[in-house]
Amino acid sequence: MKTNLPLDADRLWADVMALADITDPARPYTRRSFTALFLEGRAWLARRFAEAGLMTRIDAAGNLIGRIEGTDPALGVIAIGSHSDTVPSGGRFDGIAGVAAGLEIVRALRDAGMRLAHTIEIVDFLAEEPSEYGLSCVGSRGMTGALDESMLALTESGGETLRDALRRVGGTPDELDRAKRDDVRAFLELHIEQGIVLESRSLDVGIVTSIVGIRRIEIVFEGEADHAGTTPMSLRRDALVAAADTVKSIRRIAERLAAEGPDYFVATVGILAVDPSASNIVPGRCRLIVDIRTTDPVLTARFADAIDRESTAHAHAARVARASFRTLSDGPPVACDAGLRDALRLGARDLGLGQMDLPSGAGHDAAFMSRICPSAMVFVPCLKGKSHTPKEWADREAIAAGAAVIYQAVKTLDRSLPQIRSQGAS
Ligand code: HGY
Ligand code: MN
Ligand code: MN
Repeated sequence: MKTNLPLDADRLWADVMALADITDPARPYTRRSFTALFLEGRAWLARRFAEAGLMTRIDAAGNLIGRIEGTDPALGVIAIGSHSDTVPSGGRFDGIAGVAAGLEIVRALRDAGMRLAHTIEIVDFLAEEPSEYGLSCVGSRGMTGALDESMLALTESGGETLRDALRRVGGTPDELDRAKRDDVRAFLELHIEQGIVLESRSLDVGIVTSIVGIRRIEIVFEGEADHAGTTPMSLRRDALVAAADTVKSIRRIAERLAAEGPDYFVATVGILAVDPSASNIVPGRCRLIVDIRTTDPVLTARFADAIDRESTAHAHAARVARASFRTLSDGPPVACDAGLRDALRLGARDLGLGQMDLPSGAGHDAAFMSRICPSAMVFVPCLKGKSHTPKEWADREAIAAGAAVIYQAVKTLDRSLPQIRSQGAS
């Protein structure tokens, strides 16, 4: 592992650990988007941005953005970022490492007395993880024009709409057109791999080739809540039976599609809510969400058709209604930009780091950013590939090495990006 990196590994690490400490103490590490803890983490980040000399704002889509003007602002923006929200009982590095890396890169440029021609923006995207409203990547959808009215109308269990939640965190949902950017010339994101490839090959960084497409489907079954002791088996309309059979179908069909190859395919039911959820009540209602990921959208369509048919059949067999089968979100697979990947590859080589190309089975804000500008990612190894768990771990030197690769690439891109001058720098 390299040591003489062009940035301060300890300062970067201290930021990651300080942000990680802002967590639900009863359930480390949890800082769910839109919560008071999330806003506490945001306030801490905004202070660190300001201390680093960044002009800081919340855009209309609720993203926290720190900006340092370039010497030639008309050239537009090179953006670096990720997310500071976590999954429930998640890790300290997923997302956070990428935002902290961006901040350290700005400080390292400053410490080296370097002012780039392009403006640099560090972005903490709002709600990259699937939020309580059922939507992920809220901020990066907003920055890329992919956050629509139907999404803003989604509600969480207490009935608050995403629109109102966006307002609560400083966004202006009625002016989302102001969040959509046309002045970003490149986007780079550092992220832990959330897989075991880099660690197993003792490599320092991964240059991401593509990001999987993700579709999330909600299925609701409605039977009839009944007394668990007095209702004969033949008269029950048990919603959980239909849901459980559907989960088994999902697993079987996903395994079949994954085995077909060569494309990547996985599907998961991570949410299954039983209502009223009491040991002595036959479940009247059951809601599940399927998370589907693939590098080939045709497989997603085949899979969705198959579980549409099978969930209908399971509902019929359990004498319950399949009350809804709706797509909550659907993003296509994305190829990372070849030019940015070259700059990252060059940066890793110049730093003497071991590297490889590899695809991402995880979703990222970079997938949305690729809709408005060339985007690419650097992965750093994480312990045993674990993520979305408190066991998530990445070494201080690994995060610093990944940040240094982006630091090198940003300096290269500042000179090599096509000189697209925006009319009247924003
Ligand atoms: O779910 C994902 O792939 C990402 O960690 N949000
Ligand atoms: Mn995640
Ligand atoms: Mn993430």
